[in-house]
Amino acid sequence: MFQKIRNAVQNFVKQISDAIRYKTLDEKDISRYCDNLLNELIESDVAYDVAEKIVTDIGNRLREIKIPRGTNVEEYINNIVIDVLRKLLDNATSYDFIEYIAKSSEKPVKIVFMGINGVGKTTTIAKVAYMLKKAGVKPVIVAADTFRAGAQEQLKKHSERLGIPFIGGKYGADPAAVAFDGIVFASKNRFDVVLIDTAGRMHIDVDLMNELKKVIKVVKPHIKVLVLDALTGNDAIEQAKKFDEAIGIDGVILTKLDADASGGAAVSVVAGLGKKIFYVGVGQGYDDLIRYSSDIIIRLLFKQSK
Ligand SMILES: Nc1nc2c(ncn2[C@@H]2O[C@H](COP(=O)(O)OP(=O)(O)O)[C@@H](O)[C@H]2O)c(=O)[nH]1
Ligand SMILES: [Mg+2]
Repeated sequence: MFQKIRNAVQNFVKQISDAIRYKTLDEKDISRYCDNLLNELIESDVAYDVAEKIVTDIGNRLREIKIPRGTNVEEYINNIVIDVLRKLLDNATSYDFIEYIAKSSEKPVKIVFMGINGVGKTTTIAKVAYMLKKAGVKPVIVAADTFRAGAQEQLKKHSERLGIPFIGGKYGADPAAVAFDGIVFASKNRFDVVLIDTAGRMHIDVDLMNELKKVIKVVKPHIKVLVLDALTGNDAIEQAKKFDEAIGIDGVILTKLDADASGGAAVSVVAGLGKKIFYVGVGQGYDDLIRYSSDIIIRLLFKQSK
């Protein structure tokens, strides 16, 4: 995971440390190595403005350093880089759905999941449902994806496996009406939370946005979650901007970190989007959902050898 961006960062740390061993770092060294790092970050799918911010902040720190005698230089530089990245990654705040639901005076809490085709919406809903059930929260799963044949079946299967009630609709049915049925069911039967799956498209188009707007208008969700796939690289940021403009999103769940060899999309989404990151997906199992913290990304960037 994250090999590409990790290599970029490790190379940079090594180059700077080697340079420092022989001479005092001057402006030329700093800008040369920072330019290299900028290029490598961009090649690893980090969005340009995020890459630039990372490199500028690291450069500024390097201009101020005074390394005490006897210090492990490489470790010292590495810590500077970690520190800069952590600050940027900490821009993304988070909150836990379980805590949110526990505190909410209004039940059921309504959570709508959006995103383009294949990013992992349906799988993520199953993971969230599993996590909630384990915590003693009572969820209902609603398949308001009536667009893709098989979407209903897929979610229904998960709900049966998890022992969680499922509300669906016929292929081609009005998604807003299906979502509404789900909420009525949950209210009547005193469930805590309704998890609503929506249809994606291959691309973002007007039809998708209009359909989603209608769902949102009818449901009045407490939380609008955009599911983003780390493997889509720079496009993830574009998707987020479009959904946010059209619908307004509260935060993101970022999937497939386990399969992401570059790491750039994850860093960009977390550091550059200015949205909450609720959870990250790290596999296809129900358990493969982790609450977001900057530590997760830092660990992937620095501590793994493979
Ligand atoms: N490796 C990995 N695969 C995932 C993850 N989340 C979802 N997937 C896979 O991505 C594919 C598409 O997922 P799906 O939930 O159907 O996407 P949807 O079209 O957005 O509903 C499936 O094969 C999932 O198993 C994840 O965190 N890691
Ligand atoms: Mg789906």
